[in-house]
Amino acid sequence: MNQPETLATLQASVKAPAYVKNIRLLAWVREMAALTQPADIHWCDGSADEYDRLCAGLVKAGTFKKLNEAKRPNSFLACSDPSDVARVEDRTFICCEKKENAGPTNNWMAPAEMRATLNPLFKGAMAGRTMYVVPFSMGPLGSPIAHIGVELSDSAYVAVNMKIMTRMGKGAIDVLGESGEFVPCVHTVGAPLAAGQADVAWPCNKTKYIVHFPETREIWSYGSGYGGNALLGKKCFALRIASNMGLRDGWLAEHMLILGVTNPQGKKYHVAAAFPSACGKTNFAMLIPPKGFEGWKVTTIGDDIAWIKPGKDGRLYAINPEAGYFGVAPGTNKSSNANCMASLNRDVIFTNVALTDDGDVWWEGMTKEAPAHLIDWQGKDWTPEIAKQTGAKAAHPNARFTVAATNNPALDSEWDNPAGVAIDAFIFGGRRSTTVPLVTEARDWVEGVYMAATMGSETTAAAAGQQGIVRRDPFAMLPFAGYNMAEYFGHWLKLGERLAASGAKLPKIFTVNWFRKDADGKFVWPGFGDNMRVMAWMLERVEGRGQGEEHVFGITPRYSDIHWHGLDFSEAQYQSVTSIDHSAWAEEMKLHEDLFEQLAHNLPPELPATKAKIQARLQA
Ligand code: SAT
Ligand code: MN
Repeated sequence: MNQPETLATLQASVKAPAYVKNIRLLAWVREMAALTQPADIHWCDGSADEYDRLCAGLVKAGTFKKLNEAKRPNSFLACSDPSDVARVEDRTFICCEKKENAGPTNNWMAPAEMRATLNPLFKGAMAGRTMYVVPFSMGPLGSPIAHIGVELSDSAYVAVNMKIMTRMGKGAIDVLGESGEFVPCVHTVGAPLAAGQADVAWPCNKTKYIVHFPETREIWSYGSGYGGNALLGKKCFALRIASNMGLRDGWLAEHMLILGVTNPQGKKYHVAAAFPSACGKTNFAMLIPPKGFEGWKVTTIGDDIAWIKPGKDGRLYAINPEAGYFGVAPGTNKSSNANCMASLNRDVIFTNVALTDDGDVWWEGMTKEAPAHLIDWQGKDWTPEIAKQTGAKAAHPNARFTVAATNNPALDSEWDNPAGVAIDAFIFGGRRSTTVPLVTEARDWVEGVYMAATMGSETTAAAAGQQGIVRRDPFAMLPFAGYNMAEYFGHWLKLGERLAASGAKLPKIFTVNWFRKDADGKFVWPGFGDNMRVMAWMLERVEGRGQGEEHVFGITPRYSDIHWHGLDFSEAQYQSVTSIDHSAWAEEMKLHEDLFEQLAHNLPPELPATKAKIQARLQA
């Protein structure tokens, strides 16, 4: 009676292997299993053998199609339910005790109310399915910057994607030890199976909840099997929960790629760049320097998320908490991103791309000419003729590949360094067909924070909802900041102040816009590899060299300040991507004003002060 439970009984009650000794973890798995009622529990060890077995099971279940082994070894295609294709921002919640701590840009519900909503939904939700226990490390195993999470999911698709996207399995359990801390993440597709009920290829539920409890550091996800809704290490943990951890402990969790760039003299710089989803982060992180930049080298540290902590020397050190890329397939090709295409040669999970007649994959933009026949992402026949008539896309615009970082031929040698890399420059970019110039350097940290805070971008297919609408997307973090956005701005300002006070040289801050269009609606700037020309100018500026012209909100290079060798780009074209139209900017400033009104509670006074200065210059 009331005997203290032995470790062995606790392990046995949840089918845990003997190496799992963390009591809190075991007890939590038992509690969640009691709630969700899975038919079985599988502890993922992260081995290659386990990955192969899970993939074989997904093929058998009809979720995966194995691709032609000769063309694309060890690769699979999954096609989702047509209703489950992207992040659902309107179903994403930050549940802290006080509404103002979530801020006006997040959906909020009181924790108790949300728990009362979720409990009945999760009750029995995994019936007839296996609960996969997926332990993972965000960041190199054992790194002082890394953190451990454990995802419970009734989706084998999630388990195999987590294997690629994180350091998943026994290694994470070993780091956790008997008493280590982890972020509990529970995920169900919300499609319990009655006895004898046949499954579908992509189970999900019309009702969706992507929920974060920042105070208790928990994640609960219901109803979706797709991307950031379901791979909970990514946006949910590495951005929304981690941004809260960073606020408390003085570091940054950002929606940024990290790249290394080495000049012909052998000097290496590190750049972190924030862009909204589906605006080319993966392409920029894998950039191949163009003609005229022989001897330069760009290497990838990360393509989506950066965890950045101040070092003892006052510099900012960044790691990529992920171990793989969950990138947008459409538009990726040998000229837009040859490194990415090479990464995708083998060992890939594709989701929602089209299937070719010879068992390979295709997506819009992969080749100039489309194959004569395909099976589209919804399993229907597709031909260029059908596409012309109906507008049907072969691949969904938010179709994705999941691939290990180690597949990338341009992987940086420091990508797995637990200490991270020291950042020299931050870049913030939006997708704007008008108004915002190709590149602007902020004159100081506050001006840089202002530009990042007020950034706008046209919406993309990465999130459910209307596309091409300009919305403010501060720091490209609108869907990912796990607390009040005004306080987030304050966190950046305070960090800058603190580093400057320590005598450190702060990274320079730049904003870019690769997406200005001409009167015919065509992009003017070639983008991709030629973005190197802009980056080279930035690095000159980091070195205290390089020239530019000061204007109302920063410094932009003149035509003669950019290295053009190897590209035919006229001064008139350059003008059309760098010109600053004062009346358009007067309108733009009204949108900044709207944002500041929305974020008035706790808005740092430096931001309206910077705005007033810009407006005075516009009127001068
Ligand atoms: O689906 S994800 O959130 O992982 C991708 C993205 O929107 O960046
Ligand atoms: Mn992203």
